[in-house]
Amino acid sequence: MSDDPHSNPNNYSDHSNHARGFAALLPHKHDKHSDHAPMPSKPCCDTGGHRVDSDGSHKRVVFIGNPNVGKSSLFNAILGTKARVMNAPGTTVLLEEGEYDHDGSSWDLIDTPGTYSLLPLSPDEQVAADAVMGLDGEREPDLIVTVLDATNISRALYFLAMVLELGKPTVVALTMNDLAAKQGAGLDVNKLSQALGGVPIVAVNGRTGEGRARLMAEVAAHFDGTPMPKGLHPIDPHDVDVKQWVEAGADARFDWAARVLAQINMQERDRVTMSDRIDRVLLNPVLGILVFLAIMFVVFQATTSSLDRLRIGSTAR
Ligand SMILES: Nc1nc2c(ncn2[C@@H]2O[C@H](COP(=O)(O)OP(=O)(O)O)[C@@H](O)[C@H]2O)c(=O)[nH]1
Ligand SMILES: [Mg+2]
Repeated sequence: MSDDPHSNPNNYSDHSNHARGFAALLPHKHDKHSDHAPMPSKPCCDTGGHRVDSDGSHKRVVFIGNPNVGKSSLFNAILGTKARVMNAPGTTVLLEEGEYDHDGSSWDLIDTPGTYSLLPLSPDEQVAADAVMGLDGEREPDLIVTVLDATNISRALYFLAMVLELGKPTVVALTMNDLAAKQGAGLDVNKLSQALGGVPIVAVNGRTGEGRARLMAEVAAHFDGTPMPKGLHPIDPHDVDVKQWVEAGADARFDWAARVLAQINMQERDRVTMSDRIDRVLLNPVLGILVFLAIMFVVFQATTSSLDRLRIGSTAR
């Protein structure tokens, strides 16, 4: 019953639901010094206008992450009314873009559709992968903001590994810390950053925008590069077969993510969705059959009782 298309190994080898148990991170121009400024109003929509920075002189910062990790909320909290919705070049896929001013320079921020992998399964994922890898005519990012969900940390780390392998300056925005804390699984951001060999991580709240000023300060400080954690090996997406790279490195990424989790004393404890719970029942060899028999019984009862009512109705006439 899982709705994750990457869970089908026939479709894809980015094992978001890997057999080893991995079930499955700016202030607005006017409030860039405050993490607690009021949330800006909704972005305007512009599906036919020009793209930001047409002469390519601005630093390009691409936001990427799994679906529903809070990328767009965070992006809008940072850009406010300066965010605009555009079509990705040559596609009907919508991207959010906007110019962000930081200490006298302008950067272009790009929000991408959610993706579980850099090996895309859908046009949306293709747009996200192209934007972060600088493929298919997309300008290469100068820095990648990888948005990770603190309640899905093992899946998040697997995805981060792929992004880090691109060898681009990368800053992590860690969302959903409020939820993780409620679940008793709050993460120590400094400890996690250490376990990642010094990759900068900022705890943010996509919903309230808290942490956005710190995030953008880290972005400003890292255009010259961020560390490559031990155990990961950089590639150039222009020189490799992306499918082969993503698939061949899957096991090594899971091993790396497991080692990082062990270093921060975390179990592979990811958010269990309603779909996961239903899967557990329906795929259980005993419970699954009982549920099947119960459904068959209810269908049988419903059919026979309506037939009875029809028969009684027709004999009464
Ligand atoms: N509790 C909590 N909710 C968040 C946080 N960040 C985003 N959300 C919520 O998560 C949902 C998905 O966010 P969205 O920005 O659409 O995710 P996207 O798919 O990654 O762009 C929305 O309901 C947000 O309000 C956070 O840090 N904590
Ligand atoms: Mg989004």
